[in-house]
Formats: sequence, C-alpha cells, structure tokens
Amino acid sequence: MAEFFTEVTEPIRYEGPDTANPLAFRVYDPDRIVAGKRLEDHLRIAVCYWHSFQWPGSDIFGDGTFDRPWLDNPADEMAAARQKMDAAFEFFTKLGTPYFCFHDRDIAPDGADYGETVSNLHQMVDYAAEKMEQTGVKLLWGTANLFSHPRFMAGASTNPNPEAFAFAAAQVRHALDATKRLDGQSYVLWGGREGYDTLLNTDLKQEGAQFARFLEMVAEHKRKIGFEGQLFIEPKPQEPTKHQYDYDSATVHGFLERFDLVDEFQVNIEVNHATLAGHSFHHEVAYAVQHGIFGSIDANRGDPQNGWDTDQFPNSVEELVPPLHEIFGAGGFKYGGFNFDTKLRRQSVDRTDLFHGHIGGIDTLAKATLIAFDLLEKETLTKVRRDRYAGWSGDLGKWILSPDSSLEAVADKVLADGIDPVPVSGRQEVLENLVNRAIWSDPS
Ligand code: XLS
Ligand code: NI
Ligand code: NI
Repeated sequence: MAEFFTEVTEPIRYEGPDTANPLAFRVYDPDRIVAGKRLEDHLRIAVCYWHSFQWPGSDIFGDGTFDRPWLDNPADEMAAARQKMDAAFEFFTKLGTPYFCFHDRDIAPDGADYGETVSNLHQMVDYAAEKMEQTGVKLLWGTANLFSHPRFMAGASTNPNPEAFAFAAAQVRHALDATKRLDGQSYVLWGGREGYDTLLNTDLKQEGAQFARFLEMVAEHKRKIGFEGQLFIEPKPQEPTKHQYDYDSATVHGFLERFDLVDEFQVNIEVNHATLAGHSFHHEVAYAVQHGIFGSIDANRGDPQNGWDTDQFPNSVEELVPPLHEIFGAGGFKYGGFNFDTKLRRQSVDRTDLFHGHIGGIDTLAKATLIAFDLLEKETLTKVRRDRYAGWSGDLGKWILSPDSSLEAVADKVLADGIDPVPVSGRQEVLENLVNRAIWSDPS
C-alpha cells in the first residue's frame, strides 16, 4: 500500500527540549520513569479515528478542505474504508502512540440494508485486527455512532419511536462485540442526540426511562459476552441538541444512582464539554474522581469566545496541571487514557498538520503530568487540603457525622461548650503561587 503521510519519513521520537526538529517530542519521552511507571503507561494516549480520518474539514457553512482522498465519493466504499485504515495505522505507527478509538461508522460504511452494514463492520474489524497485530497498536475504546443518520434525529434510545431504540440497540450490540473482539480497554456511550430540541414535544420522564433501560441492556450484554473492559458515559451539555441528558459528571452520576446503574458506568470527561457545561475541566475531573466514577479523558480544548465544541489540540500546561494532579493523585487511569478527540482547524490542510497538532498536544500533556507528579511527590497541595479538613477527624467532627448526634444535640453542645468558630484563610493566592512555582521550576 502506498504511504500517505510521505513528509514524515521516520517515526516521531523524543529529542529533548532543545531540538530544532518540529517533528519530534520535546517532553514526551515514553520510556521516562515517573513515580515508578513509564510515561507512556501513565498517559495511555489514543488517536481518534473520526476527526482525523473521517472528517473532511467541513463546517456548517463550508465544504471539506482536507486532503482525505478516501472521503471523495468513492466508487468502492469498502476499498476506501481500507485505504482510510491504512492511512490511520500509518499515522498511529509514525506518531508512536499506543492506542486508537473509533465509532462503528468511522471504520465501516453503511450497507444497502442493516445486514450488509453488519457484514461491512465485520470485514473492517478483521482488517483492523490484522493491522493491530502487525503494528502493536491497541484499542483504547470503541463506540457506536448513534447521531449522524437521520433515523436518530430525535434521539437514539430516547427517541419517541421504539424502532429507533431498537436500531440503536442493534448498533451498540455489534459495536460492543467488535470492541471485545479487538481487545478494547473500554467502551464509550456518548449520547449526542439523547436530549431534546424543544420541551414542547418532549416527555422527559418517558425518555429518561428509555435511556435507563438502554444502559441496563448494554451493561447486561457486556457481562453476557464477557467483555472485561469498562463502560463509560461521555457527558456533554448540548450540541447537537439544545439540551443533552448527560449534561455533566454530576448529572450523569445522579442518573446512574437513580436507576441503580452506578456500579456499571464511569465517565469519559471531555475538556471542551466541561467548559460548555459552564464548568472548568478541573471541576468535572474533581467531581468524578471524588465520587468514584472517573474513567477516561477526551483531551482537547475549546475556544473561550466560541460556544461550541471546537475540539482544539490541548496547548495550555497551566490549565492542565490542576486536573491532572487530581487524576494522578487518585491513581491515574485503569481502563481509560487520554484520547485525542481533537480536530485540526479547517485551514490546516497539509497532511503533516495532523502530526503537529498531536505532537504539541502530547508534549503539553506530558509537561503537565510531570508538574502534577512533582506537586504530588512534594504533597504541596494534598497536605494543605488534608490539613484543612483535619477537624473532621477530631472528636467533634466525628461525633457530628455519626448517627449519635442530632440537630438538637449539636445545638446544645454549642451552648454548653461555647463553640465559636474562628475564620481561617483559604489561602487561595498562596496555593496558586505554589502551582505556578512548580510550573516555572519545570521538573521536565
Ligand atoms: C462529541 C463527542 C464525540 C464522542 C464520541 O462531541 O466528543 O466525539 O467522543 O462519540
Ligand atoms: Ni468526545
Ligand atoms: Ni466533543
């Protein structure tokens, strides 16, 4: 097969901070040992198939701008799918990252009927299995595209039409089977159209019940086929729908609790979705980590002036240090990793631009990781947080939280002991300075 990324003649390597080579890592040294583990094994980086190989660079006002020949109305769609997969694996291998992620429709085209669609998927899964064997590239997660086709315009599992639910269930069944077959670490559900455009035609309670039933079926099928990976839900507040049910980590958590599904799913948090929800990425990660539902990350960034999912490559170490401190402080990834759910800008039309985006994003993540571990090792932030709550390990704190106390008993104690809390500084500026000092002293 002909090479596609011909300007990149050698795999991207770590060359250190002083290299002049734009096609090299300056920080990401996969073999560097950090806190007893290789950097590559901490970060578990994945390239996403959709934005990088399945998207032509179109926007709502304009056509595709990218050089992706397999998307140009191919006469033989399966041949085009193979050509796309060849280019994708060439990219993964040259970039040298360990994982990829895909939707069913990214790797295999729709057939004339669903039977043919399934057969297309099977053939492309076989082809992917061969490529993975040859290259050593692994699957971080698989997923099903339940949002592009018009049949899903009113939702997948939350569609008012049960036939749309059935179709979505069929697709997830095959996508989950494919993920297992390819030894995926996990499986993602992003409910792109699980939401509404107007409440005037929407029965929220009914749609919620459908969604819960769908998730139950997925969890049950996972057990049935013996898939040992983890199921993730990817929160997003809106876009394409006006309101999406998986709004943010806390909303997903509440929903899972309500339907007794909290042991089955964790969250895949996307940076740009966090900011669309009006939160920081740090907030979303901290919520998930501290409530035991943290799973994986879709690494990207938004544009502060745009209210949509611009999916840009991460480039701010400052923004990433606090959330990464939270992730690695809690033990890091088990089934998840950093998936580059990132797109090039529409004017980045050179094939090699895809390398530049990933190289910069990966170096940014690597640098933030090294700084996060530096803060963790020195307990710069963890100690302050622990000390701040020390009172809750003392007699008063323990008693208040125990069933032995009551509102009345606490009130009596305030009177009897003359309790009169003294305000203490939250030291926000001190902590911000400590984080900046760690960044500026640059442990890389
Ligand atoms: C869209 C989502 C999507 C999921 C996978 O905003 O980020 O790309 O990650 O379906
Ligand atoms: Ni995503
Ligand atoms: Ni997104």
